[in-house]
Amino acid sequence: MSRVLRVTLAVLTALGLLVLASSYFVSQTLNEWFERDLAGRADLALAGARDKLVEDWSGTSTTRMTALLTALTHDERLVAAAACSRAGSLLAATTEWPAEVSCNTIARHVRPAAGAPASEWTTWRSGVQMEGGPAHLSAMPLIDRGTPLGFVLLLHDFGFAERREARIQQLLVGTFAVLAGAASLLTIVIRRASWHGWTNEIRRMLRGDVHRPEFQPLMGDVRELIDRISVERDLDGTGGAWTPQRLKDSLRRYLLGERIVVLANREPYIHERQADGSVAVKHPASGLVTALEPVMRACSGVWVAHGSGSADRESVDAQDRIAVPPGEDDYVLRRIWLTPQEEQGYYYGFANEGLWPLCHIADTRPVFRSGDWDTYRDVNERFADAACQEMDADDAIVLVQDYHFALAPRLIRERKPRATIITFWHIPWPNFERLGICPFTEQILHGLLGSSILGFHTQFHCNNFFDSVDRFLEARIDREFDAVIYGGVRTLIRPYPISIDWPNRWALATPSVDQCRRELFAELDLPADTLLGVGVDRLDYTKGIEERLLAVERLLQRFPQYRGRLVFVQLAAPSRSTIPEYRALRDRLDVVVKRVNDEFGSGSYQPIVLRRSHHEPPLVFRYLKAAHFVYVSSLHDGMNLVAKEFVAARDDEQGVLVLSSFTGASRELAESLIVNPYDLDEASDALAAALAMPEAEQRVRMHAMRTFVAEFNVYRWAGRMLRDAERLRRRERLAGRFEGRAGDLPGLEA
Ligand code: ADQ
Repeated sequence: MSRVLRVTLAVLTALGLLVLASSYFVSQTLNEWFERDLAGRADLALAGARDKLVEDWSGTSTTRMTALLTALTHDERLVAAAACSRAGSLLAATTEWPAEVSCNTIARHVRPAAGAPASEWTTWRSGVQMEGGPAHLSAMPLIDRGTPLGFVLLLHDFGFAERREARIQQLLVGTFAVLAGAASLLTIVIRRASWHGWTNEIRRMLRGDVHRPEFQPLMGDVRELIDRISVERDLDGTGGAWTPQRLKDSLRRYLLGERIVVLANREPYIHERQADGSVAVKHPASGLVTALEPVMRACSGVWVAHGSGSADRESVDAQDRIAVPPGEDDYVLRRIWLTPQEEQGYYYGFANEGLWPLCHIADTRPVFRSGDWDTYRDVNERFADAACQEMDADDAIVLVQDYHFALAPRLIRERKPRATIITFWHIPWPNFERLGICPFTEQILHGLLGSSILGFHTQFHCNNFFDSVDRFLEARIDREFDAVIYGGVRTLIRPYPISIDWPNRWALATPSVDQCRRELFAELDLPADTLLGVGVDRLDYTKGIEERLLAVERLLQRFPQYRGRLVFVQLAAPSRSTIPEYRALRDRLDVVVKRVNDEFGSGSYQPIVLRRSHHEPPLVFRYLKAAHFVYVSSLHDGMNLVAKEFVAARDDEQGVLVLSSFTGASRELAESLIVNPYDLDEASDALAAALAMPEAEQRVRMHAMRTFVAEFNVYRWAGRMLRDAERLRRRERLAGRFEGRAGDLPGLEA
């Protein structure tokens, strides 16, 4: 039975009982009132005739007495009257007096005692049936100076009382029926309002003139989020926000150490030789670096990465190390040097022409070459060796990052069996059919399952991983604890949606919206009333940049009011440009930009501005802050941190995020306008909705997203992994002890 039905039935039953109880009390009260009324009327009637009746009582003529009694019945409710002797014989009666009511029977009930006051009527149902119901009989003793003479009987028509009572009962039931209906209706409305209240609100907001229901988040995602928030709040017992200090404390408390080793291809700081001969320190355009760098600042330790900058070698010491961030020296960067052949085979070849397109559904065919695979394996060995060198204890914590190092976890495990190896896969994990395209699938799974913990952004990717293991390996899958037991090693497979630091240091350092707009508009030569859309990405085919520009074109075709006012600026950091697919994308973008600007541009007005270069974070954040909307249109993305950076930048709680449903972020940022980037009509509708969105609505949405990202920041991401690592260690230690093993080997199956 539905909840609505149950609630309605309960309300109706309660009201039914109320009707019964009320009708009983109403009936009782009415009877009392009517009987009192009858007695009053009888008193009045008798008062005038009393003396004359006493006078005639012992006389022989009954005619006067009958006339007196008939005069009594002129009252509309008195039907008949009679006078009875003390012994119970009829002295006189009106013509209507019913024969069945005898003085004799009544005398037994009304025996006037000598000396008794003569003022009380006794009333009861007579058994005589009148037209409208039963007649009532009242008897009054007649006493003359203390001597009882007999009694007077009056027969009342009580039908009127019955009729009134019935009418009042009907009114009562009718009123309660109306109340019951209204109460049920109200219950249903309240229940529906509380179930769908805020989604209806969002739906209403989303509709407006141009909003479409498709933009709204999936309820399942929203519910999952709410569940996550409440579970997360209970975890760890300490509650409150995750900060760098809390992460540091957790590291100490959980893992009895502070130093961690990160293994990642991309380095957090790149030293680049400039044209004038000076060396500049650059922040790479990389989501991995964006997320992990604040964690390393908080935790300290060593970051092992490929030294890719033109001035990197001359910046390090004899052990290839350098303290970073420059001037703050929170942790150490250890650089690994790769030959151009190694870089080609491992990075461009196997990782980015093979694994990257394999894991992203973006219609790019993966290319696997055995030579690239060999190089990939060799480079993984070199990095694993370097990571092991950097460990300060046998059971140190190593964070292995991303698809560049699928083999490293196993290689580290072989060298350091007691290490806690936490691997995070920053991109999606494909389904097993697609994964099977890779000729080295089993080796990759074997490598990853050297980890203690293997993290993905979403549960969906974890599920895909379990399916892959099931399909390709002889391994045990422990669904209860979300683990894979393979070759004696237990690996937890868990979702850890990644995030950014909060408070975000770049956002804090960015000037006000007005200043950002003023400066950027001046630089781009835009009028002050320009509506600014922004996109920020590496120039990668998975980011849907082409689809984004096509959506802008569609917007200008369908909503002419924005021609001449809307300018969309795309910042596109060059990425992997030696790979043909990336070069082809660059060329395609040029064609789209030219076409749109030719068609809709005029004079100095260019609707699309494509900035194909790397921008340092302060400038990226100025664009994010100046934007009226940001469109993140990835065709497939593990998370997408630009979406979260936009939210962090907007401390004015203005600006609209239009977000592809194929990003991990769309599971979390439910208040964005969520679209299918392939559907250009839908996407252009969303862009129009963003441009027309009232400030109040922008504030509500942005506020909600900021609250979420503040809560689920990158410190929480790292803290959750460390906490799970600690639990795993404890479990393995216990298992080792009970098995009577010599050592407690973390990561090993009991
Ligand atoms: P990325 O593919 O690098 O990350 P993303 O998460 O969006 O994608 O991060 C990109 C980062 O680079 C952001 O910090 C952004 O500000 C910066 N950036 C982008 N364009 C830039 C430009 N033109 N100039 C300068 N900086 C720029 C991978 C996965 C993602 C996952 C992250 C983290 O592909 O799905 O979210 O790792 O796990």
